[in-house]
Amino acid sequence: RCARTRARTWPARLRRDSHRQYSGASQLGLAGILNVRPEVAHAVATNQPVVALESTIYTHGALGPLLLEDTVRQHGAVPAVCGILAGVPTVGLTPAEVDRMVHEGARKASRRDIAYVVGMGLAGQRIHAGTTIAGTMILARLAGIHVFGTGGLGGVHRGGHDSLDISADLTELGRTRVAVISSGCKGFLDIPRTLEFLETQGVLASTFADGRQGNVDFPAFWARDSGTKSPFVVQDERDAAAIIFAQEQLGVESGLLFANPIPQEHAISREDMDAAIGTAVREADEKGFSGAANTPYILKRIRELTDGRSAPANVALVQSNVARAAKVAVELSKLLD
Ligand code: PSU
Ligand code: MN
Repeated sequence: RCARTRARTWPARLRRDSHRQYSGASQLGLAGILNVRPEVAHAVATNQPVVALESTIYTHGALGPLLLEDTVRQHGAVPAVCGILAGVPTVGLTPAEVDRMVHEGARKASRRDIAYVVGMGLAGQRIHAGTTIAGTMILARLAGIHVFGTGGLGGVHRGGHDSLDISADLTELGRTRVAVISSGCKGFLDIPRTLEFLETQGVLASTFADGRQGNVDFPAFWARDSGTKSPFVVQDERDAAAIIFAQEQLGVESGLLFANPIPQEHAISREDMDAAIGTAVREADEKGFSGAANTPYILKRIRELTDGRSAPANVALVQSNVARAAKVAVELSKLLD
């Protein structure tokens, strides 16, 4: 009786397999629990370029509606928006589905949250969750996707050596082989400590130089420079693809970070950002926005404190990263063929 009650509340796709549920928990299998959309699955199986995209930037982001999928397609790759839709981890969400998540409300899912949201879905409480960079990396890896384009990586928060608020994005890069293309990490973080932590985690942190010689800074999201030198430098998408290919062939199971500085014409100077960041970080502290609520709160406050100037910069940098990710995926697919 219990089995029947539950089966009715499961998504149709899972219901099909539900009769097997009570003969052994593992029998549902990955294919029964992870929904990889056919276009994505086919592209992965035939080594065509695919770019994973996160859903937290939509559900908890300062971005508003923005079709990153179009940007990926324009550059010759298949987009795969990752997230948890009504309890089902999905790779290749449609814009309408993302819209639904935004309007019906969604949690923010990093590594720790995934089993909870999916498990509760199996138990009948089907909620949505936008996946963070960490969460998206896990779904992308399970689906066989190598490249992921996004905005800014999480990191060691200011004072994080005391509070231990260190984004799970960093440990995920340490353990999950997906290449992340971002504008470095968000400028309100402690960038030197973030780079130290990535080194400890065994993560290659490199920055696209695009012909620049000499010292290249690791970028700070809205600003091209952070005052901290990038540990590694790559010139272009072909370099990045070769490194990803090497990591695959070696079978080393850590992620790779390729930082793409915000396009010059959209960059905000470090001096201008510093004041807004200082205020936003202090307020988050005073008002108790800690843990997972910290990053969304700070991003929202910075947008307000810069009179909205940070928002178009944010859009420009994400679009540039996603275009770059598509080009990397195209180069990688030539090597994989
Ligand atoms: N962009 C936004 N809002 C966010 C994030 C990005 O506009 O919340 C997310 C990213 O998904 C990133 C996450 O992975 O913030 C890091 O959050 P935390 O510091 O809690 O790990
Ligand atoms: Mn955190």
